[in-house]
Parts: sequence; structure tokens; C-alpha cells
Amino acid sequence: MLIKNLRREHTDQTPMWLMRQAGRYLPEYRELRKKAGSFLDLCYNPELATEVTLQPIRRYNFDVAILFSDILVIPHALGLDLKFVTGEGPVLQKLETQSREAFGQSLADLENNIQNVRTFLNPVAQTVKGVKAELSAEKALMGFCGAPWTVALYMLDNKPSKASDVTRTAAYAYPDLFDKLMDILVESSFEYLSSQIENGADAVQIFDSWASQIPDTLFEKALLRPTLKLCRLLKNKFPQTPIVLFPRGLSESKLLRLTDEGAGLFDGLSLDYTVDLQWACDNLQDKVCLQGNLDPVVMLSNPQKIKEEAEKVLKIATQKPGYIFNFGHGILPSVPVEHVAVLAETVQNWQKS
Ligand code: 1CP
Repeated sequence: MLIKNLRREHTDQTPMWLMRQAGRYLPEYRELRKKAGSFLDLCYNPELATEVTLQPIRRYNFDVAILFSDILVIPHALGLDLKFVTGEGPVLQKLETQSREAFGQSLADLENNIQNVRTFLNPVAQTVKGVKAELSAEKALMGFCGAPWTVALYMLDNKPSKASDVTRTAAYAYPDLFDKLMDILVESSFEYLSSQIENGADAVQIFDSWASQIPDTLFEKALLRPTLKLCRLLKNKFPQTPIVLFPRGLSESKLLRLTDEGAGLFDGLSLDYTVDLQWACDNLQDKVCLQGNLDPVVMLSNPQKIKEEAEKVLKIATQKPGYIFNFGHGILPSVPVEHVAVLAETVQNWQKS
């Protein structure tokens, strides 16, 4: 059902998955997380990561499992120190950008490590294999990575959710080195996604969670060029594997530009919760499959409201073929599990008119 929708073919039902569906709102996740020790230990333990990936499928019968890993395993594989601190989130070693020489040297070190990405991330490939072996045939496994811009933010700025000053400064001060950083991330993400696809991922999503921070003047350099280059490499090697982009926080004109310039290079566009869904269906759905848009905070309200809001989305987005149910960003850890059951039931019972 996922693949058919990504090809914009008709299906009677609407496929569904939720960003961060395997995570802290699930008691069984918290339990297993305690056993694993650190978050990274969990990511790099194929047996436990397989189990965590499957937990939300078992509980809610979602159509799509998203691989359990993180976007920051790429910089980790490239040699930067990475820790996840409880209550704080990821702490990643920063690249040196004080001078052109220092930045250039940092990049040379990363570049030397591209050849190690596949070996370093082999445990994640083993997780893909493990999930695929247990997932029933009518369900799909989504692989993923971060988009070059969003991953670069974590390598340069301290709090990507708040500011991108260091990354933007680097793009202005050393435009050629910034391009080189994007290229390193394109190449290593290509290796990482290739290994996911070769081991059984049915589709892949590229998370550009902080695309909202890209200034207009850098849109081509930070998003269009690197992200579409990654898509082109994947399409050449795996023409049958659909690609979904999640460029969070782009304006309507930029979503249109991305969709036009990326025609044939990606298959699905995941919408954040600020996008006008009717506008997207009118202007984009004839070109790409749409995904998402429901405000994840709705899940903190009440069952009646959750049902109403989900049906609003379904009514608008399922008029044409090519829609995957999801949120406009990740599920919050404080969402009650029963509320997710209400959402799943609503989507699974929805009859297209
Ligand atoms: O303590 C814990 O258990 C850690 C919480 C957690 C989890 C469950 C983190 C830390 N990452 C993840 C898993 C994860 N991350 C998945 C697994 C699959 C699923 O969706 O169920 C995925 C797809 C991601 C992707 C990811 N990691 C993104 C892009 C999506 C998004 O949410 O915008 C980003 C930005 C990250 C970085 C990251 N990792 C973890 C946190 C808390 C963050 C965000 C930090 C920040 O706000 O800057």
C-alpha cells in the first residue's frame, strides 16, 4: 500500500506510519531502552533495534515500519564524537571553522572516513535485515537518513533547533568548503541508504528537519543541489525504490520549486503542519505523493478531537491517489498510548469516497 501510494496508484485504504513511532511514548520502548543502556547502544544493537522498530507495528498494526536509528550516525561514522544526554538530546563534536585552514583540515579528516561508513554502520544494515525478515509481506520498511543541510547543522551549530549562525557563516565565508561538506554528506548518505536498500528497505525518507533555517540566498546551495544530487545517485542505482523528502518549514513557493526541479528524482513529499493541505493537494499532488500534515500536538487533546482532526486531513488528502497518513513532525513523548490507538482506528476505518 505504501509503494502503490508513492507511485500515485489507487488503494482502497490509506497507508499510515508516524514519525518517531518507535520512541519514548511507548512503555515497551522505555523498558527496552533501559536494558540497552545508552540510546546509541540501542541503535547499534541489531537484535534490540529490530525489536524496537517492530514494537509500534505489533501494537497498532501500522502499514509502515521506520528503521530505528538516528540521523546523527552519519557524522559519528565520519569520526565525530557523539553522545546522547538524557534530557538534553544529542551532543555531537563540532567541526573547526575558526579559519579556512582549520575547516579545510576538518573536512579532509571526514573525507578520509567516507570509505568506513558502510562498515561502521553495518549494525544498522543488520537491523534492516532483521526487521525485513519479521515484517509481513503487505507491510513496508522505510529506511532513512538526514538531509545534508540538517546533518551539517548538528556538525557546526550547538543548538540547531534554535540557531544556524555558524553553518550559515561557513556557507558565506567559505562557499567552496561548504559545498565540499555538502558533498561529503551526500556521498556518505548515499552509501548508508544504499546499504539499507540492499538489505531490504522498501523506500527511504530524507529528513530535512531544519530546512526552515535556510535563508533564501542559500536555498540552492544548502537544499536543492545537495538533496537532489543524493536523490539522483539513488535513482540511478535503485530506480524502483521510492524516495520521500521531508523539508520542514519551507514556503509554498519553495515547495513548488523543489517539486518542479526534482521532478522524477523523488516520489513523496512529507508536509509539516504549517502547510495548507488543500493548497498542496491542488498544486503538488499531481506531481508527487503527499504525506503527513496533521499537527502532532492534536494527540494531547482528546479522542473526539483526534478523530475529527484526522478525518479532516483524510477528507482533503484522499480525493486523489497518493497520500500517506502521518504527522507534520514527530510524536511527542507525552502522548497517551490510547490516543494513538484512536488515531490508528480512525485512519484504518476511513473509507475513501
Ligand atoms: O532517549 C531516547 O530514547 C532518544 C530519543 C530519540 C529517538 C527515539 C532520538 C534522539 N532519536 C530517536 C530515533 C529517531 N530519530 C528515529 C527512529 C525512527 C522513528 O521515527 O521512530 C528517527 C527517524 C530519527 C530522526 C532524527 N533524529 C531527526 C529527524 C526527524 C525529526 O524529529 O525532526 C532529528 C532532527 C534527529 C536528531 C535527534 N535525535 C534524538 C533527538 C532528541 C534529536 C533531536 C534533537 C534536537 O531537537 O535538535
